[in-house]
Amino acid sequence: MANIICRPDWHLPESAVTPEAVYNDRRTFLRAMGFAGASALLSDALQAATAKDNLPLYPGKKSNYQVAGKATPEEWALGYNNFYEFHTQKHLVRHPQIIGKFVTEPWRLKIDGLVDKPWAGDAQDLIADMGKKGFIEERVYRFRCVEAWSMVCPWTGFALSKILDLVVPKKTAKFVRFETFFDPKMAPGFQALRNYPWPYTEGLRIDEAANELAFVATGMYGKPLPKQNGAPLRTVVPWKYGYKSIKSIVRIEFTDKQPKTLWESLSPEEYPFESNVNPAVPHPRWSQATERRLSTDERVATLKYNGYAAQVAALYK
Ligand SMILES: Nc1nc2c(c(=O)[nH]1)N[C@H]1C(S)=C(S)[C@@H](COP(=O)(O)O)O[C@H]1N2
Ligand SMILES: [Mo]
Repeated sequence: MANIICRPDWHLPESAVTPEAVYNDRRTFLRAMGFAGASALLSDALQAATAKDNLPLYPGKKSNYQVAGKATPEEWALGYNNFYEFHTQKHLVRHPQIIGKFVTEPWRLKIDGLVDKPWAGDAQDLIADMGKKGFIEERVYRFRCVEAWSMVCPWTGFALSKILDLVVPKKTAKFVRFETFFDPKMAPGFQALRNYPWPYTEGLRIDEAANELAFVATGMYGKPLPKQNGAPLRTVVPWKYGYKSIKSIVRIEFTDKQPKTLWESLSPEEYPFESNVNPAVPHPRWSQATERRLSTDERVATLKYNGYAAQVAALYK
Protein backbone atom coordinates (compact mmCIF):
# COMPACT_ATOMS: atom_id res chain seq x y z
CA MET A 1 0.00 0.00 0.00
CA ALA A 2 1.49 3.28 -1.10
CA ASN A 3 -0.91 5.38 0.95
CA ILE A 4 0.72 5.89 4.30
CA ILE A 5 -1.10 9.03 5.37
CA CYS A 6 -4.83 8.48 5.62
CA ARG A 7 -6.78 11.49 4.42
CA PRO A 8 -10.51 11.86 4.16
CA ASP A 9 -11.66 11.39 0.56
CA TRP A 10 -12.48 15.09 0.21
CA HIS A 11 -8.93 16.14 1.04
CA LEU A 12 -6.79 17.48 -1.80
CA PRO A 13 -3.91 19.94 -1.90
CA GLU A 14 -4.49 23.63 -2.47
CA SER A 15 -3.02 23.30 -5.96
CA ALA A 16 -6.25 21.55 -6.97
CA VAL A 17 -8.20 24.77 -6.51
CA THR A 18 -8.14 27.16 -9.46
CA PRO A 19 -6.20 30.32 -8.71
CA GLU A 20 -8.33 33.36 -9.38
CA ALA A 21 -7.59 36.36 -11.58
CA VAL A 22 -7.11 38.92 -8.85
CA TYR A 23 -7.67 42.07 -10.86
CA ASN A 24 -10.85 40.87 -12.52
CA ASP A 25 -12.15 39.75 -9.18
CA ARG A 26 -11.45 43.09 -7.59
CA ARG A 27 -13.52 44.81 -10.25
CA THR A 28 -16.25 42.19 -9.85
CA PHE A 29 -16.24 42.79 -6.13
CA LEU A 30 -16.59 46.54 -6.51
CA ARG A 31 -19.36 46.17 -9.04
CA ALA A 32 -21.06 43.76 -6.69
CA MET A 33 -20.93 46.34 -3.93
CA GLY A 34 -22.89 48.61 -6.18
CA PHE A 35 -20.38 51.43 -6.47
CA ALA A 36 -18.60 52.84 -9.48
CA GLY A 37 -14.98 53.95 -9.21
CA ALA A 38 -14.87 53.10 -5.56
CA SER A 39 -11.16 52.67 -4.91
CA ALA A 40 -11.41 54.55 -1.59
CA LEU A 41 -14.15 52.20 -0.52
CA LEU A 42 -12.02 49.25 -1.52
CA SER A 43 -9.28 50.27 0.89
CA ASP A 44 -11.91 50.74 3.62
CA ALA A 45 -13.15 47.23 2.96
CA LEU A 46 -9.65 45.83 3.14
CA GLN A 47 -8.98 47.65 6.40
CA ALA A 48 -12.14 46.25 7.91
CA ALA A 49 -10.91 42.87 6.75
CA THR A 50 -7.86 43.05 9.00
CA ALA A 51 -8.01 41.95 12.63
CA LYS A 52 -6.87 44.34 15.34
CA ASP A 53 -3.55 42.52 15.80
CA ASN A 54 -2.95 43.04 12.06
CA LEU A 55 -3.38 39.44 11.02
CA PRO A 56 -5.17 39.40 7.67
CA LEU A 57 -8.56 37.72 8.10
CA TYR A 58 -8.80 36.77 4.42
CA PRO A 59 -8.41 34.21 3.04
CA GLY A 60 -7.85 32.74 6.53
CA LYS A 61 -5.67 29.81 7.47
CA LYS A 62 -5.78 26.84 5.18
CA SER A 63 -7.88 23.96 6.48
CA ASN A 64 -8.17 20.26 5.74
CA TYR A 65 -11.62 20.84 4.23
CA GLN A 66 -10.97 20.60 0.51
CA VAL A 67 -12.72 19.17 -2.55
CA ALA A 68 -11.19 17.23 -5.41
CA GLY A 69 -11.09 19.11 -8.71
CA LYS A 70 -11.48 22.77 -9.52
CA ALA A 71 -13.49 25.33 -7.62
CA THR A 72 -16.36 26.98 -9.51
CA PRO A 73 -15.10 30.16 -11.22
CA GLU A 74 -15.68 33.11 -8.93
CA GLU A 75 -17.81 35.05 -11.41
CA TRP A 76 -20.37 32.22 -11.32
CA ALA A 77 -20.53 31.96 -7.55
CA LEU A 78 -20.86 35.75 -7.29
CA GLY A 79 -23.22 36.21 -10.23
CA TYR A 80 -25.78 33.39 -9.95
CA ASN A 81 -27.53 33.98 -6.65
CA ASN A 82 -30.61 32.97 -4.75
CA PHE A 83 -31.45 35.92 -2.50
CA TYR A 84 -35.21 36.44 -2.67
CA GLU A 85 -35.09 39.56 -0.52
CA PHE A 86 -33.59 41.19 -3.63
CA HIS A 87 -34.78 39.40 -6.77
CA THR A 88 -35.89 35.97 -7.95
CA GLN A 89 -33.75 36.20 -11.12
CA LYS A 90 -30.39 34.79 -10.10
CA HIS A 91 -28.31 36.88 -12.49
CA LEU A 92 -30.02 40.13 -11.44
CA VAL A 93 -29.43 39.95 -7.67
CA ARG A 94 -25.93 41.38 -7.82
CA HIS A 95 -26.83 44.37 -10.00
CA PRO A 96 -26.29 47.79 -8.38
CA GLN A 97 -29.90 48.78 -9.08
CA ILE A 98 -31.10 45.76 -7.10
CA ILE A 99 -28.53 45.48 -4.31
CA GLY A 100 -27.16 49.03 -4.22
CA LYS A 101 -29.19 50.15 -1.18
CA PHE A 102 -28.14 47.20 0.97
CA VAL A 103 -26.04 48.53 3.88
CA THR A 104 -24.03 45.77 5.58
CA GLU A 105 -21.72 47.93 7.72
CA PRO A 106 -22.55 48.65 10.49
CA TRP A 107 -24.47 45.41 11.13
CA ARG A 108 -26.21 44.69 14.41
CA LEU A 109 -26.17 40.99 15.34
CA LYS A 110 -27.88 39.41 18.32
CA ILE A 111 -27.18 35.92 19.71
CA ASP A 112 -29.65 35.08 22.44
CA GLY A 113 -32.39 32.74 23.69
CA LEU A 114 -31.61 29.76 25.91
CA VAL A 115 -27.95 30.64 26.55
CA ASP A 116 -25.87 31.58 29.60
CA LYS A 117 -23.97 34.40 27.86
CA PRO A 118 -26.03 36.25 25.24
CA TRP A 119 -24.02 38.35 22.77
CA ALA A 120 -24.98 41.47 20.85
CA GLY A 121 -22.88 43.86 18.84
CA ASP A 122 -21.51 44.66 15.43
CA ALA A 123 -20.84 41.67 13.16
CA GLN A 124 -17.35 42.99 12.32
CA ASP A 125 -16.43 42.94 16.02
CA LEU A 126 -17.49 39.30 16.28
CA ILE A 127 -15.48 38.47 13.15
CA ALA A 128 -12.40 40.34 14.45
CA ASP A 129 -12.71 38.52 17.77
CA MET A 130 -12.85 35.13 16.02
CA GLY A 131 -9.76 36.25 14.08
CA LYS A 132 -7.87 37.16 17.25
CA LYS A 133 -8.68 33.75 18.68
CA GLY A 134 -7.21 32.13 15.55
CA PHE A 135 -10.52 30.62 14.41
CA ILE A 136 -10.75 32.13 10.92
CA GLU A 137 -10.02 29.52 8.26
CA GLU A 138 -10.70 28.77 4.62
CA ARG A 139 -12.74 25.71 3.69
CA VAL A 140 -13.58 24.47 0.22
CA TYR A 141 -17.03 22.85 0.25
CA ARG A 142 -19.45 21.37 -2.22
CA PHE A 143 -22.71 23.36 -2.29
CA ARG A 144 -25.92 21.78 -3.61
CA CYS A 145 -29.09 23.80 -4.24
CA VAL A 146 -32.42 21.97 -4.02
CA GLU A 147 -33.02 23.15 -7.62
CA ALA A 148 -30.23 20.73 -8.67
CA TRP A 149 -27.45 23.16 -9.56
CA SER A 150 -24.24 22.96 -7.59
CA MET A 151 -20.86 24.59 -7.10
CA VAL A 152 -17.57 24.21 -5.22
CA CYS A 153 -16.45 27.32 -3.33
CA PRO A 154 -13.69 28.44 -0.99
CA TRP A 155 -15.38 30.02 2.04
CA THR A 156 -13.64 31.99 4.79
CA GLY A 157 -15.13 32.01 8.27
CA PHE A 158 -15.30 30.01 11.48
CA ALA A 159 -17.01 26.86 12.75
CA LEU A 160 -20.57 27.47 13.95
CA SER A 161 -19.55 25.55 17.09
CA LYS A 162 -17.42 28.60 18.05
CA ILE A 163 -20.68 30.52 18.50
CA LEU A 164 -21.95 27.78 20.79
CA ASP A 165 -18.71 28.04 22.79
CA LEU A 166 -19.17 31.81 23.00
CA VAL A 167 -22.75 31.94 24.30
CA VAL A 168 -22.92 28.58 26.16
CA PRO A 169 -26.36 27.12 25.35
CA LYS A 170 -28.44 25.85 28.26
CA LYS A 171 -29.32 22.14 28.46
CA THR A 172 -32.87 23.02 27.42
CA ALA A 173 -31.69 24.45 24.05
CA LYS A 174 -32.47 21.86 21.36
CA PHE A 175 -32.52 23.99 18.19
CA VAL A 176 -30.85 27.06 16.71
CA ARG A 177 -32.98 29.56 14.81
CA PHE A 178 -31.43 32.00 12.32
CA GLU A 179 -33.07 35.17 11.06
CA THR A 180 -32.17 37.47 8.12
CA PHE A 181 -32.60 41.28 8.07
CA PHE A 182 -36.04 42.68 7.26
CA ASP A 183 -35.93 46.18 5.78
CA PRO A 184 -38.00 46.86 2.65
CA LYS A 185 -36.08 50.13 2.12
CA MET A 186 -32.89 48.17 1.47
CA ALA A 187 -34.24 45.36 -0.70
CA PRO A 188 -36.99 45.30 -3.35
CA GLY A 189 -37.94 41.61 -2.95
CA PHE A 190 -39.94 42.10 0.25
CA GLN A 191 -42.46 44.16 -1.72
CA ALA A 192 -42.31 41.99 -4.85
CA LEU A 193 -43.04 38.83 -2.80
CA ARG A 194 -45.32 40.38 -0.19
CA ASN A 195 -47.09 37.11 0.61
CA TYR A 196 -43.87 35.47 1.80
CA PRO A 197 -43.53 35.02 5.58
CA TRP A 198 -40.57 37.42 5.96
CA PRO A 199 -38.04 37.63 7.42
CA TYR A 200 -36.21 34.65 5.95
CA THR A 201 -35.65 32.22 8.80
CA GLU A 202 -33.87 28.89 9.02
CA GLY A 203 -32.98 26.40 11.71
CA LEU A 204 -30.81 23.49 12.74
CA ARG A 205 -30.91 20.95 15.52
CA ILE A 206 -28.33 21.87 18.12
CA ASP A 207 -26.28 18.72 17.41
CA GLU A 208 -26.26 19.66 13.72
CA ALA A 209 -25.08 23.17 14.62
CA ALA A 210 -22.31 21.65 16.74
CA ASN A 211 -21.12 19.36 13.92
CA GLU A 212 -17.62 20.15 12.67
CA LEU A 213 -18.88 20.94 9.14
CA ALA A 214 -21.44 23.61 10.10
CA PHE A 215 -19.76 26.89 9.19
CA VAL A 216 -20.31 30.63 9.50
CA ALA A 217 -18.94 32.24 6.34
CA THR A 218 -17.74 35.83 6.41
CA GLY A 219 -15.92 35.67 3.09
CA MET A 220 -15.39 33.68 -0.08
CA TYR A 221 -12.67 33.49 -2.75
CA GLY A 222 -10.25 35.12 -0.32
CA LYS A 223 -12.24 38.30 0.39
CA PRO A 224 -15.12 39.47 2.58
CA LEU A 225 -18.51 38.17 1.42
CA PRO A 226 -20.05 40.14 -1.43
CA LYS A 227 -23.48 41.51 -0.55
CA GLN A 228 -25.26 39.17 -2.96
CA ASN A 229 -23.70 36.16 -1.21
CA GLY A 230 -24.93 37.18 2.24
CA ALA A 231 -22.64 39.83 3.73
CA PRO A 232 -21.57 40.29 6.44
CA LEU A 233 -22.15 36.72 7.60
CA ARG A 234 -24.16 33.63 6.68
CA THR A 235 -24.18 29.95 7.46
CA VAL A 236 -22.86 27.25 5.14
CA VAL A 237 -24.26 23.79 5.94
CA PRO A 238 -22.76 21.70 3.14
CA TRP A 239 -24.64 18.42 3.70
CA LYS A 240 -28.04 20.11 3.39
CA TYR A 241 -29.79 21.78 0.46
CA GLY A 242 -28.66 25.36 -0.15
CA TYR A 243 -31.70 27.10 1.35
CA LYS A 244 -30.60 25.92 4.82
CA SER A 245 -27.50 28.15 4.41
CA ILE A 246 -29.09 31.44 5.44
CA LYS A 247 -27.57 34.78 4.38
CA SER A 248 -27.10 38.16 6.07
CA ILE A 249 -28.00 36.95 9.56
CA VAL A 250 -29.20 39.47 12.19
CA ARG A 251 -30.21 37.06 14.93
CA ILE A 252 -29.18 33.60 16.16
CA GLU A 253 -31.60 32.30 18.77
CA PHE A 254 -31.29 29.12 20.85
CA THR A 255 -34.65 27.55 21.53
CA ASP A 256 -36.38 24.40 22.80
CA LYS A 257 -38.84 24.29 19.87
CA GLN A 258 -38.17 23.36 16.25
CA PRO A 259 -38.21 26.74 14.48
CA LYS A 260 -40.59 27.50 11.62
CA THR A 261 -38.56 28.23 8.51
CA LEU A 262 -39.59 30.40 5.57
CA TRP A 263 -39.43 27.58 3.03
CA GLU A 264 -41.09 25.03 5.26
CA SER A 265 -43.94 27.47 5.91
CA LEU A 266 -44.39 27.97 2.17
CA SER A 267 -44.26 24.28 1.17
CA PRO A 268 -43.52 21.67 3.84
CA GLU A 269 -43.50 18.65 1.49
CA GLU A 270 -40.99 20.30 -0.81
CA TYR A 271 -38.78 21.99 1.79
CA PRO A 272 -38.89 20.07 5.07
CA PHE A 273 -36.93 21.19 8.11
CA GLU A 274 -34.23 18.53 7.84
CA SER A 275 -33.43 18.80 4.11
CA ASN A 276 -30.34 16.63 3.95
CA VAL A 277 -29.03 16.17 0.42
CA ASN A 278 -30.27 12.76 -0.72
CA PRO A 279 -30.20 11.55 -4.34
CA ALA A 280 -32.67 8.76 -3.49
CA VAL A 281 -35.46 11.11 -2.41
CA PRO A 282 -36.84 13.12 -5.32
CA HIS A 283 -38.27 16.59 -4.85
CA PRO A 284 -42.03 16.30 -5.53
CA ARG A 285 -41.47 18.03 -8.88
CA TRP A 286 -38.05 16.73 -10.01
CA SER A 287 -35.37 14.09 -9.46
CA GLN A 288 -32.46 14.78 -7.08
CA ALA A 289 -30.30 11.96 -8.51
CA THR A 290 -27.97 14.30 -10.41
CA GLU A 291 -26.89 17.93 -10.31
CA ARG A 292 -25.64 20.55 -12.77
CA ARG A 293 -22.29 22.14 -12.00
CA LEU A 294 -22.31 25.91 -12.50
CA SER A 295 -20.15 27.21 -15.38
CA THR A 296 -19.49 23.85 -17.08
CA ASP A 297 -23.10 22.58 -17.00
CA GLU A 298 -21.57 19.16 -16.39
CA ARG A 299 -24.11 16.64 -14.98
CA VAL A 300 -22.73 14.76 -12.00
CA ALA A 301 -24.25 12.20 -9.63
CA THR A 302 -25.52 13.70 -6.40
CA LEU A 303 -24.01 12.11 -3.30
CA LYS A 304 -25.82 11.25 -0.09
CA TYR A 305 -25.27 14.06 2.43
CA ASN A 306 -23.62 15.85 -0.52
CA GLY A 307 -20.55 13.65 -0.02
CA TYR A 308 -20.17 14.35 3.71
CA ALA A 309 -21.56 11.08 5.10
CA ALA A 310 -18.35 10.37 7.04
CA GLN A 311 -18.84 13.56 9.04
CA VAL A 312 -22.61 13.65 9.48
CA ALA A 313 -24.27 10.24 8.98
CA ALA A 314 -24.05 9.50 12.72
CA LEU A 315 -26.38 12.46 13.39
CA TYR A 316 -29.21 10.59 11.67
CA LYS A 317 -28.98 7.09 13.17
N1 LIG B 1 -31.67 35.33 3.46
C1 LIG B 1 -31.62 34.45 2.46
N2 LIG B 1 -30.78 33.41 2.54
C2 LIG B 1 -30.73 32.51 1.53
C3 LIG B 1 -31.58 32.61 0.40
C4 LIG B 1 -32.46 33.72 0.33
O1 LIG B 1 -33.23 33.89 -0.62
N3 LIG B 1 -32.45 34.62 1.38
N4 LIG B 1 -31.54 31.63 -0.59
C5 LIG B 1 -30.99 30.33 -0.21
C6 LIG B 1 -30.77 29.45 -1.35
S1 LIG B 1 -32.13 28.71 -2.06
C7 LIG B 1 -29.52 29.15 -1.81
S2 LIG B 1 -29.25 28.00 -3.03
C8 LIG B 1 -28.34 29.88 -1.28
C9 LIG B 1 -27.61 30.56 -2.43
O2 LIG B 1 -26.42 31.17 -1.96
P1 LIG B 1 -25.51 31.94 -2.99
O3 LIG B 1 -26.34 32.94 -3.73
O4 LIG B 1 -24.43 32.57 -2.16
O5 LIG B 1 -24.98 30.90 -3.93
O6 LIG B 1 -28.68 30.87 -0.29
C10 LIG B 1 -29.71 30.47 0.59
N5 LIG B 1 -29.85 31.46 1.62
MO1 LIG C 1 -31.28 26.91 -3.27
